Amino acid sequence: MIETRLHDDVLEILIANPPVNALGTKVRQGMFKAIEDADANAAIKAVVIRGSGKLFSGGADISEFGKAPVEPWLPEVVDRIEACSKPVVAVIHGMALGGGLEVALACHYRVATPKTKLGLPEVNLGLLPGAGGTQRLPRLVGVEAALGMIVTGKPVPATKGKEIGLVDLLAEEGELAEAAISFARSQSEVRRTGSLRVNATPEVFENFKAQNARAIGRMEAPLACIEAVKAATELPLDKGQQRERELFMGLMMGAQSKALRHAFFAERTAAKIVGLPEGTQPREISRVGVIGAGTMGGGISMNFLSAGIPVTIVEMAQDALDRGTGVMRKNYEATAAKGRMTSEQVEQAMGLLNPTLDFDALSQCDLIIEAVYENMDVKKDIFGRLDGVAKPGAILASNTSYLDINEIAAATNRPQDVVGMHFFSPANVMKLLEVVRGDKTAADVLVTAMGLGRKVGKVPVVAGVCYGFIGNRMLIPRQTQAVQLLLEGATPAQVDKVHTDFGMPMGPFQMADLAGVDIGWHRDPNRIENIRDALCAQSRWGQKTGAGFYDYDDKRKPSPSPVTQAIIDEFRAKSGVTPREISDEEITARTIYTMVNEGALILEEGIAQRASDIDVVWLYGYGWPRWTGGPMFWANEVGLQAILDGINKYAGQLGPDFKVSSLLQTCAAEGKPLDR
Ligand code: T1G
Repeated sequence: MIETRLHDDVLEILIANPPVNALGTKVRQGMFKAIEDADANAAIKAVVIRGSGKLFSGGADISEFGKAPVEPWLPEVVDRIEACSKPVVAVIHGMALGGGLEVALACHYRVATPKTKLGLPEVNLGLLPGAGGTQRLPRLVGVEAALGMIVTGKPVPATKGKEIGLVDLLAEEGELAEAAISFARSQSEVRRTGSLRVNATPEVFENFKAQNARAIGRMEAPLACIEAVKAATELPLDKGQQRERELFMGLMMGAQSKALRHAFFAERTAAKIVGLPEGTQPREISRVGVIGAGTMGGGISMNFLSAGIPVTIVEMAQDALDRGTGVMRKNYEATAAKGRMTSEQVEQAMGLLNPTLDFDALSQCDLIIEAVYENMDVKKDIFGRLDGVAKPGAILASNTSYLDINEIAAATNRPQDVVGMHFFSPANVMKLLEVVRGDKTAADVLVTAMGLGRKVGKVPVVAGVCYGFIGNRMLIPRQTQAVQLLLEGATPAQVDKVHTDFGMPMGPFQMADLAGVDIGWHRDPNRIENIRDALCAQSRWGQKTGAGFYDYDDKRKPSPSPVTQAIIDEFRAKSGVTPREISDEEITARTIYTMVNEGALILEEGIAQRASDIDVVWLYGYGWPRWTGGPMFWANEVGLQAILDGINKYAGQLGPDFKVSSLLQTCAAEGKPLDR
């Protein structure tokens, strides 16, 4: 865990706790002792602290949170480092995050490679730097830079660290250790950051809060971070650390941090596939084929191009192909215009794209993703053709968002090579990727799709085959009940407000207008059987036609629509319903509790591997408020019995086909968290 090595009169303390050098109990104990010994050993003139492996340290051991803390606590270790009578130098490569950077801040000097990332991402876990970071960083780099790093949680490169006074010396990876040792030996005095003073007017904090109000939203941790940094400008180090500790403990015990820590681990657990043969290796993917250059095909292609993977994109007509590649270039250029990529990188990405009308060009590809019209016959035809064109061992993936992968696979003679790769629109932005496992999908195909998903920056989750897999299947009861509530007396705005007040980026009807009210519509304007048909028949297809459930101005600002209200009234009259006052509580139970119930059914049927996978789907695919952990975590916190009671209270409105999950009932009765 902690190794020490003597370089003549300089002691090297090495953090060796793979994979991220988390500062767990044994690391803290070893580091504390090593500093004590160095202090007492006259032969040692200076100390350097380094991390083994790919980084300096990923911070405190998050898995220890919520458990009884074991001494020495990290603040004690950090303070002991700063109190050392001999110069202590942090030697940083890769990353120093959270408590890892706090250890470096307590060192008297910091040496790093230019590409090293230095950050305090605790706010992303609903916490704040709890080992002196909020007190030392502002003393070193000033309040503005410190607020920027601590409240956003975004790391800075060491080159910027050098500019703002966080890093004293930059050295390339190969020379880092030697440069640090001679740097340490050359220092004659210790430079204790904690003894510095830092001032700021109260307005600085008020202005920062106001400027970041939208990003902070309902999160508690960012506000506590600001309070802690403010304390650094008002109190001496020890008092400021006490204030920091109070604020930290308040957050640690709070619901938001518990949820955010759950989300952190849930995302990583989702990568683990249950029941695969040990050591299953992925297939080599050096060229990807995409069929369809529409919104999805283009977005999907961009993920691979941006990761440096060549893409052959196939369309049936030249104008569609040109339109698709034009949209891709426009998207890249928009990103470049925001300074998030260079024009060279745009050309590099587009240079890897091979647009063609020749379906046979797909024979060169190791993975082919079909992204065409959501129609089973069309997809089966394409997969039948692919069977004759794709090379042996190529993976054939469908981007279908609802349809049966087993049926698609049966259109080929190689069902073992068929998998679902369901991207979410816009595919080059949304991080969720549902990897749909067919009955015959081979283990290495699954491993390949999951690994490639991560490689192109997605958060992949395994789903079994059912209508809508995990995310979209949970949308079904939500949408059904939302429309039913309109018939009974609610308005689109009232239903949507319940969801946006809950923390969703938009409600069911705002989402329908964004995605397209006409998705899945039968396209016959004379066949009007429900509100959606009536809207579509009047070309009220959503934002793209300037009107859907809402009316939109030329800036796409929504307003309640008298036309929609008239359609709703007409259907109420037809079904003989007298509209009634509907409470937000009823809307919550019928549109959110029913989603949890669907999630429980998905678990029961083995469509999702674990409850936390369902949380990951909703956090990354639909913008579920991260500070509540995801639908299943949130339901456990609300209490499963309360969820059940809410569903049972409105059983009369949920319709005869509504099925209450027996898993939900069992877990509620046994007081167990919802899981398989
Ligand atoms: N504690 C415990 N486990 C951790 C961990 C941590 N800090 N960081 C990563 N892991 C596990 C992770 O769950 C996974 O486990 C494995 O390590 C590899 O992680 C007092 C209170 C460092 C950028 O928030 O951002 O310090 O799945 O897949 O992609 O002020 O891990 O293999 O079983 O993510 O190379 C603040 C969190 C903590 C950084 C590396 N620090 N970690 O990314 O690997 S709070 C953070 C990361 C704190 C102090 C406060 C990333 C990474 P498994 P990985 P990676």
